[in-house]
Amino acid sequence: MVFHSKPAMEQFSLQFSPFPLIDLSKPDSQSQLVKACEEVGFFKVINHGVPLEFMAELESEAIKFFSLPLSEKLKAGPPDPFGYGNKNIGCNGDLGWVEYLLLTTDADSIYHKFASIFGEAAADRFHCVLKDYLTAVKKMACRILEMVAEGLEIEPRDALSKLLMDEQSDSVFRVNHYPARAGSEGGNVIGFGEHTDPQIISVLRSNNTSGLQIWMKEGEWISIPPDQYSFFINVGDSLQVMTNGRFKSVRHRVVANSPRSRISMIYFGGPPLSEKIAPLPSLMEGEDSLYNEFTWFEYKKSVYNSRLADNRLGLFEKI
Ligand code: GA4
Repeated sequence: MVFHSKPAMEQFSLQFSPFPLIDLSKPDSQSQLVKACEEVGFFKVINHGVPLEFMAELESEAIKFFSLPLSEKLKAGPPDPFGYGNKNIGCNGDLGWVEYLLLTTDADSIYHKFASIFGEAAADRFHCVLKDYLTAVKKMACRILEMVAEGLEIEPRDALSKLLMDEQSDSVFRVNHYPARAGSEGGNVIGFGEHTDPQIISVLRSNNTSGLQIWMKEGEWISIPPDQYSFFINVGDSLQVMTNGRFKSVRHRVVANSPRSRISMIYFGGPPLSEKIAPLPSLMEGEDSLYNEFTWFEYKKSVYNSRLADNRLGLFEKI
């Protein structure tokens, strides 16, 4: 797959984007990040430093996998919680027009499962491409969290990023495939129902097919134009709590109404299971916490007992 440089027209139209676009190479990007996390909880980043070939290579590995016969793909399932899933999301009855791979971010452990199903050569290639991609994306996510910490005057500046860097970090990686829908099938079919992400930060990259929508304060769904060269970042529930509600965990969904298939890959940066999720003391300034204290383990348990669209943080809000 060859990436060409961005057409000038596309660059131009982004200046009028209804959601923040942040150029990480610009000196004002730190304050822009804080503003985006406060006002929307969602933004797009360019000049992110992740090599384009890592993105393209992982996309072609994903296409290879999803092109296998269903009987082969099912060998990598069910997602318990990791593995191949088809239409069923989570274990409480949520359905979507989607098939996916849910993986740990420990590429080595994925290697063994893949090697036993698809052979060593295929597993070697997937492992190598996944490792490169995840290393680069995690580095970018940490850079963003450090810039945000600096912008909020949180000390030390790695107070957030160290949770992703921790060996015990409970991060997840998801590759979604939304099969193409022929024009005659019509309507707005839900690919992945509305929800917020439970972790700290999510980093999404998709191919050039639309579908992602975010819920704006004004009470409407905004369609996010796809951009295969960029990343879309969203604030997760845990970061909302750690900033005592100052940052917003954004509600989003995917509609599957395109005659072209959509591939997306999302890194969900999460803390270690034992980590207490509570507002950072330096952000409290005499304020009370809006949330009862909980560990990531406790929150995760409650997440897995919920339906996709539930307001999961509601259970932990102080009345
Ligand atoms: C949403 C964000 C991530 O994709 C995910 C999802 C998880 C899953 O697919 O197993 C959940 C969903 C997500 C939140 C509610 C529960 C759990 C499906 C579901 C119905 C991997 C995650 O961490 O939470």
